[in-house]
Amino acid sequence: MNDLETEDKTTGATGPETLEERRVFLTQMALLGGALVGAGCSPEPKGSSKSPAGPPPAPITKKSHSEPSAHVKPGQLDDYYGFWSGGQSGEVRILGLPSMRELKRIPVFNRCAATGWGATDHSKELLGGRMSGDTHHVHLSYTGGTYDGRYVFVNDKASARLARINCETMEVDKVIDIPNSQGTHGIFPQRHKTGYVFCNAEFRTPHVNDGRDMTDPTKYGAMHTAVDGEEMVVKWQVLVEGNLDLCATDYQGNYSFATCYNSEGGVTLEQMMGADQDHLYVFNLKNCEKAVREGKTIKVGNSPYPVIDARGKDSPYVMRVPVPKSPHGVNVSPDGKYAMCAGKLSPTVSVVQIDKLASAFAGKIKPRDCVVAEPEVGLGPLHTAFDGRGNAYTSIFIDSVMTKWDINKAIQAYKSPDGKTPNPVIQKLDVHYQVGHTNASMSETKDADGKWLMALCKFSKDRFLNVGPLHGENDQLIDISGNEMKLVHDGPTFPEPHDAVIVAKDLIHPKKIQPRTDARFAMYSAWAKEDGVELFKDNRVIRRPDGTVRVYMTSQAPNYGMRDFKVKAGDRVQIILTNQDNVEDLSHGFCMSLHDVNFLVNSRDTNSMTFTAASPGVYWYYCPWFCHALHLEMRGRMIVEA
Ligand code: K7E
Ligand code: CUA
Repeated sequence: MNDLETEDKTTGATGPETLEERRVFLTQMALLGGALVGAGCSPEPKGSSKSPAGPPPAPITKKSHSEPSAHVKPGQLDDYYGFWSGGQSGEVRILGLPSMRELKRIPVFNRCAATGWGATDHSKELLGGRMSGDTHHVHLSYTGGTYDGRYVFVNDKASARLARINCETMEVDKVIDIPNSQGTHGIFPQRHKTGYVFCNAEFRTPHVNDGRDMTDPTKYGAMHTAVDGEEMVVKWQVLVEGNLDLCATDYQGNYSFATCYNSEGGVTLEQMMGADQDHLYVFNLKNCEKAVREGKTIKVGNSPYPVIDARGKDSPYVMRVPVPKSPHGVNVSPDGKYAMCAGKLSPTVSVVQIDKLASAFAGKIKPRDCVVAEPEVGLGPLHTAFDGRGNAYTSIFIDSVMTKWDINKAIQAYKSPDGKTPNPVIQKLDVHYQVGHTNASMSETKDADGKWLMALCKFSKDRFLNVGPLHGENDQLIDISGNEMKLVHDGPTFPEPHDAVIVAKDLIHPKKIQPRTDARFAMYSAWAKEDGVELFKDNRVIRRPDGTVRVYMTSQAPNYGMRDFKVKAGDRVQIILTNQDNVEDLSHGFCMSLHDVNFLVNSRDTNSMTFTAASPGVYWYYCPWFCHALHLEMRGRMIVEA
């Protein structure tokens, strides 16, 4: 691998300024943006490690390990699946790591022209007419503290929804609304089994939000929602007074966590930043379940789900651990011992020892006594990843660095803040620029393997060719297998993946041919039964009692089962296409000219779309997916009669 200094200088030499000048400029810009922030930074935290602002003093010795190579040769497979949220694109993306090759885009809260997602009958039903979304957090289902390869869960901040992707097909199989919520942001599944998926509402609203209490923000609150990840049904909610940001769970199934900024209960930016202290909210799941069983709950509005009203002060349900103001990310170490609460407006990470929480819930110690370290890591810490070797990697937004620090040393430093303990900060690595989320290979599991680290940078600025006002993001791949972090790859992404998880490839087993297990196929089987049709065999036009014309059609390269069919102008037409091909990677599709109809049908798949037949005439339908030497000939005519 190249010397990174040299590499950086070379890259920087293309512009009028040096890389260092550009970095200083960008940092100043970030600080300006965060001017309010700097002024209000909390006082020197107890046990601060007094880490220098720049790189650590001790030079890092040349490592002796054999470095993993990020270069994956043509035809070779990657070692990891990376699941990326797609931010405002509403999608989820799959990348291969370490190559950073984009392998797939999974449409979720969006309308996808290629697959027809958002316009096909079943996806339309799932999305309920809301074709946009804002995905931030992707997490896989767990069993026994590691990924079980069954599901991917993803949030929609825009419409307060949770979607589930079935890993057999990498297609969405469920979408649910999170009631009484706005800004559904942090989500996290339980780790001991595929149990609850917790969803945090970031925006405080009146409860019930029906016009009451609108001008009295002191009455606003936010929900921490427990969804059953198997059934995809809301089980219960906890109503608290603060807004809930990021979410995490422990490894035992005892607690869920939410960072909470805005303890002030403000509704403007200035009001939200008044207090020097905010909290990590800890939800005691056994106590919450007990309250639900015993009916110590309320109902909010039209939602049928039980709500525990835990607003105000600490209770058996929720405890508030004080941390410096406006915390953001919360991440649990792979040994299950610590929840790391990134300071955002404080240059610290608060380390909460999870096995102390029971004593705090029992009133034997104060909630703040659960904080066992608070190392200073840089300006604007957002999220933390782990290597399974006792080190933490915190993304530092304002400084544009990744800070590697030693968890045990940070704890020692906090115990004896006399400066005699070694600096827990091991290295600060420049990233480009303004890093948001970070994650490492298997970092969110007990099997964190310390090979690769992702820095998901919010700005790419000058790192790529100029493509106009909207720049790509820059997802940087960092080798963490040695003593020293090494930047090995810049990966441009279409805005704006917030988060990503990196999963060992052996844990994911997608099918190559559609297994027809999702709910979608129950729907098609029911239709076919009603109409006396065999999906894999029949090509028939059926006029339903309500006037809908169902066109059941098959496909087999390079033919449709129907060369033409007739309908009447204005008919509601439903094309139900079943792909007979039983061959890997042999997708067809269906595009009806001039009707805004276009969808994908994979091998052994059935899919459908509904439209209104236009004015009388001939309309060609064709297969839009290249499937055969005679692919261009794979078409037919819809004859629309007056
Ligand atoms: Cu930090 Cu929505 Cu995960 Cu973005 S949140 S960075
Ligand atoms: Cu079938 Cu192209």
